[in-house]
Amino acid sequence: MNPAELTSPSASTLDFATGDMVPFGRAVTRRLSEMGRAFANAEAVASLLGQGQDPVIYRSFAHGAPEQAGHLAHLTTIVLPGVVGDEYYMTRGHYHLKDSAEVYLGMAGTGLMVMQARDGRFQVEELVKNKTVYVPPGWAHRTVNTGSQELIFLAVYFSDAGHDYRSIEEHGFAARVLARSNGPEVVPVPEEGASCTAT
Ligand code: PAN
Ligand code: ZN
Repeated sequence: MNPAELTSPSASTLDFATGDMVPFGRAVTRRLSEMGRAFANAEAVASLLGQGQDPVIYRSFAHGAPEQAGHLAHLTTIVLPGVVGDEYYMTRGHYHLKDSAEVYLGMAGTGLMVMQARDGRFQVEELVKNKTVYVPPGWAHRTVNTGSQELIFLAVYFSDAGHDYRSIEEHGFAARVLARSNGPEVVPVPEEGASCTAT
């Protein structure tokens, strides 16, 4: 790294109960209208938006490290509890443009991470407080709040990894997590996900 790009050390305080990061560099609020085609039930989405409801699906607080090689981005995400149709609130999900790994740490709440390789293989891991999930290079990842409280987690990834949302928007994930009366059910969707290619 060019010495001119060196930045000073910094520190933040995380509130495990709320997901707040103090100080933070960037905050994002993602509403239903910004979720693209993430939720399978387009009628349920249109119905909610048509009634003038545009609920917040998740929020995030990023530390704000430079988006340069060698740096680590880290941010908290707060996925609200709720459903759209029979699908739990979740993140949009993405591959990283530069295949590289990511580590998640559960801080509060109950959720599942759906991870998927470009050949359509998928794996689901529970994400709860104190649990880490390692996302290897090349695996898309989406986080689903299956509980009745906020799902809060920390994610750490390479700052220059980039985010490929388009592959997910076009091909979806090979599994969806549906809310059933007896709890969450992971439902494979073979026609989705499998044809994802790098962009
Ligand atoms: C996370 C996610 C965050 C929001 O920080 O970006 O939870 O999810 P989407 O970006 O899929 O909407 C991460 O995986 N960063 O790489
Ligand atoms: Zn990621």
